[in-house]
Amino acid sequence: MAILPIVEVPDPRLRQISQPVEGVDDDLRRLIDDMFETMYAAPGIGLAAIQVGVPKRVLVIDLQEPEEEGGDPVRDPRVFVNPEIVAESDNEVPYNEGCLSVPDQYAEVDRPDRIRARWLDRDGVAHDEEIDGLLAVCLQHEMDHLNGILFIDHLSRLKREMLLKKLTKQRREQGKRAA
Ligand code: GNR
Ligand code: NI
Repeated sequence: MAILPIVEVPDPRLRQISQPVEGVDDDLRRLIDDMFETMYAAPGIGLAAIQVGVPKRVLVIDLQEPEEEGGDPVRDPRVFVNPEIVAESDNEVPYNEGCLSVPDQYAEVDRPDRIRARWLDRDGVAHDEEIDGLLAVCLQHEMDHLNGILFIDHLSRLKREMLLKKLTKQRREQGKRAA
């Protein structure tokens, strides 16, 4: 297993459309294992393959709170290969989202609060389930990555530009501290 470097804005790879997985094999499972290790180390609650530079339609999620301290975290790893949304609720709810590819920036994004999705798991077994709560938020955020979309694309242009300016400023200040 390996922790892989995470691709950050404005890397053009984040704008690529990821390609469907042809078969769930050991090579794919190795990628999935590396994605989990990378996500847990970050830490984050989700990761799409393109965030480690691989343009395949695969994403991993574990909603276990990254900040949880003390005691062994109870892991609940979930794998979504070739996910599709087949239905979504008309009711949108806001959630304060962040993204490992837009480090340390957060903003409220509105999304349907409930979706029905289809996907394959790490054994290639098909699922078709209704999903709500934080899992629905995270799955939609990750599925956007497969289509080259970032959470900041859901904001007004003004909010997006302010957020990206803040990121540039924070990077500049971090650079100074490191020097
Ligand atoms: O770690 C993450 N947290 C998060 C919080 C709110 C909504 C979505 C997310 S996903 C994010 C990890 C990430 O960038 N996945 O693509
Ligand atoms: Ni993200």
